[in-house]
Amino acid sequence: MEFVLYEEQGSVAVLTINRERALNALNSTVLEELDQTINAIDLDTIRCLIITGAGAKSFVAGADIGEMSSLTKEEGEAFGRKGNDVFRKIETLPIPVIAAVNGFALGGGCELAMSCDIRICSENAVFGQPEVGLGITPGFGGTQRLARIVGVGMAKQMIYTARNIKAAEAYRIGLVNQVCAAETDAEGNVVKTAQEVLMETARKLASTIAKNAPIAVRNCKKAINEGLEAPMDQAIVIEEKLFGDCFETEDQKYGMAFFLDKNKEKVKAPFLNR
Ligand code: CO8
Repeated sequence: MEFVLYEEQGSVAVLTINRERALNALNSTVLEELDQTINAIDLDTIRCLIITGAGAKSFVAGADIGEMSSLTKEEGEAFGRKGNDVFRKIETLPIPVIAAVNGFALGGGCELAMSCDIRICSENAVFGQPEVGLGITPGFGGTQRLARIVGVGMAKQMIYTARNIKAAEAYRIGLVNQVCAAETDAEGNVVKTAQEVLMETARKLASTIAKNAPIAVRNCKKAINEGLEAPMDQAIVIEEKLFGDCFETEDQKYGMAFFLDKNKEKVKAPFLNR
C-alpha cells in the first residue's frame, strides 16, 4: 500500500493514513487503500481498530482539493459516494473503531473521525468543516454525522461558518471524548509528546475494549447504531434480539460462571470470541 499502513498487536490493530506530505489528505487512492485495508481485517482476531494519521501535525486535512478542483457534477457525486461508502463501512464495522486524532481533522478528516465509534485527540488537534469556504458541502457524511454527534445548532454553526475549532472546544461540545496533552518533567521538558500520549491512550482504551466479550461488544455497537436510527419501540426490539443472541455463547457462559464462582484466587481467562 502506498498511503495506508496497517499493524496488528494482539487483538488491537492500528491503521495509519500515511500521506504526510499532503497532511494525509484523502485522494482516490487513499480511499481505495483504506477500503481494501478495512476489508482485509481479520475480525476473528482483531477486536478493536485505531485509525490515526502519519506525523504529528495532521490526522487528515480533508479530501484532496487538487483532485476535486476539476470534477464535474457527476464525478463530484461519485467521489462523494466513494468516501461515503468507505466511511459507512467503518461506521458499521462489527468491531469498535477509535479515531486517534493527532492534529488537523478538517473536512473529510473530521468526517472520517466521525465515522469512528470514539474520538480522542492530541492537544494540537483542530476540527472543522471548511467546505462552504471552498464552494462545496461536506460530502463524506459531515452534514449528517456532525449534527447527530454535537447537536443540530452547533453543527449548523460549524458548517455554515466554516470555522475551525481547537481541541478544547471539540471536547466541550462532545466531538471528542478526551484531549491528550504532552507530559513534562519538573523542569518543563517534554518527556512524552502529545502524540505519544494520544497513541498510548488509544491503545489502552482499545485493549480495555478488547478484553471484554467480543460478541457482546459487537452486539452493543450494532444495538446502539441501529437503535439510534429507529423509533424507540423498534429500538428496544433491536436491543432484545441482540441481547438474546449473546446467550448460549461460550463467552456468556464463562463470564457468568466466573462471577458466580466463589473462589477468590481465580484469575479471569481471556474471552474466546465464541
Ligand atoms: N488537499 C490537498 N492537499 C492538501 C490538503 C488538502 N485537503 N491539505 C493540505 N494539503 C497539502 C498542501 O497543499 C501542501 O502541499 P504542498 O507542500 O505541495 O504545497 C501540504 O499539504 C502542506 O500544507 P500547508 O502548506 O497548507 O500547511 P499549513 O501548515 O500551512 O496549513 C492547513 C495546514 C491549515 C491544514 C492547510 O493545509 C489547509 O487549510 N488545508 C486544507 C484544509 C481543508 O480545507 N480541508 C477540507 C477539504 S474539502 C473536504 O474535505 C471535502 C470532503 C467531502 C468531499 C466530498 C466530495 C464530493
